[in-house]
Amino acid sequence: AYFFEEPSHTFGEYLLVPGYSSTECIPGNVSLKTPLVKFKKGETSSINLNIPLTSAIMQSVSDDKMAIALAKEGGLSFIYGSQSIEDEAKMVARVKSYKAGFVTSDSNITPESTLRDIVALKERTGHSTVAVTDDGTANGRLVGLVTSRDYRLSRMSLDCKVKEFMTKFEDLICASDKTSLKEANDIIWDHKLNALPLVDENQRLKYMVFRKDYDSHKENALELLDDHKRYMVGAGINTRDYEERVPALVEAGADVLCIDSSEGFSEWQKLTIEFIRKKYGDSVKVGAGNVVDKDGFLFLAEAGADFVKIGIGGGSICITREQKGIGRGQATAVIEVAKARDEYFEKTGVYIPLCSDGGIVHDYHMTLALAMGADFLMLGRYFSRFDESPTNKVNINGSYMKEYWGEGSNRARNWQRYDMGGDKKLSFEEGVDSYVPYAGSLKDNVTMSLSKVRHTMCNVGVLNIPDLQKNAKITLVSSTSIVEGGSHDVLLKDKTPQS
Ligand code: MZP
Repeated sequence: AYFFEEPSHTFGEYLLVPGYSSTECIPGNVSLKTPLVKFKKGETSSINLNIPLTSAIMQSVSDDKMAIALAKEGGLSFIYGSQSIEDEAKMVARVKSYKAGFVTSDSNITPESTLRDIVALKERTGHSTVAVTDDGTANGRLVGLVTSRDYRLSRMSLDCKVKEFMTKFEDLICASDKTSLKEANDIIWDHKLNALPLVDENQRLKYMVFRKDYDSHKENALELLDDHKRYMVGAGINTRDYEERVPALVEAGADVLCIDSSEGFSEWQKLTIEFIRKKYGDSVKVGAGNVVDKDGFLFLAEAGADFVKIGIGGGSICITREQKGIGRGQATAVIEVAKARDEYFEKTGVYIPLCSDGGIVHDYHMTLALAMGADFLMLGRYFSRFDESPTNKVNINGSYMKEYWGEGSNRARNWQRYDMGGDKKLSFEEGVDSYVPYAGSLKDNVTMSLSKVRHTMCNVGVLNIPDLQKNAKITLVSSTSIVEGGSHDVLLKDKTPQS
């Protein structure tokens, strides 16, 4: 047998050591833009993410609702593949047809309408924002915009008339479509708006500029104003039914595919990629995995994967290590595979993005995974806690929880993910069915987590992910100093019995 010289470690055993931070190093200047698929030296990736987060290919995590919410923040979901081809394709199509911030001419909402009318319209059309015009037609004058967030926050009765509701939110400001993005942004900031409606010369709504759009597009303002905002979405495939599943997902509009497997160093993955290349050339992008060492990475790189996913046994719901005794500490796996990827880039001039999949527990683990060489992350537990995940919210002993189950659990029975050939069934469980504490909206949580990532990057003294990968100084910590890292030797007030 071959023995690795070092034990394998996970993220909780490392810390970042701060580097020099210039006055330029402020969180607002940090870009989290990152490549999703491979590209040649001197070129850029044909698909980039604005934030380095993707949601896991799991029934309890990534449906169309999750995909829309995450895409709004600049990330990407991979719709789960453990469902019929038709159902998966439908989810993909629903994400692609969702129109962000747009209103249609059939809105028919006037100041006399009720919030109930707005909710019904929103549900019928899937639009996130409804325009109110003085006569209810697209030719009328725009008098307001109501977003679902507004009326949810207002706590007003659904019978309330739009005109009454709008007096509460009377700071509506319109700009024309001649307004530059820079000017729009100034107005957004000056008036503390979350969004600014852009109207044409007839005061008809053309587009909404959201503050986050501006932030994520500020490197390329033009990209935002012709961009009609079709959200990106990925989809999981397996190594069994790809001849039927891939064409259906491509037809439905999937931007990228990913072979979903617990262990990807296999000829099955090579055959799947070969099929895609033969049928579509390089036009269909496909990631492969999961692997945890150099050999696995090189195999998938040579097989033609557009990105490679890392991680075996580190997922929060995963019992693969206990059941089969395979896997590797996630940090060590990322470090070794990233080294192999960098050598491969040196040798071939092809940069293959890496995804660190599973095992993110604290927000700082995100920064560590990126610093260790991952280009983006895949998270299951993290996203399963939010309103947008597909699972039930339940009250357990007075606390709200969401359900979260593994693809290898008896509940999901995703046998294709664990398939080694042979019978079409899950031979034994490799995942559990669980609860996770409910955590609220995706937007609020992602904003907070990434704020921490941005702050840490400033401590390191870098403003983008490639520089983080190049310049970060990382130290392994002893178990004693892990104790030092939390509060210690004090009595926490909320845990101290009061007399
Ligand atoms: P986590 O973010 O919950 O720690 O891990 C999510 C990852 O665990 C998924 O992206 C997938 O790679 C892996 N997973 C999903 N189901 C199972 C299982 O049932 C599993 N064992 O390990």
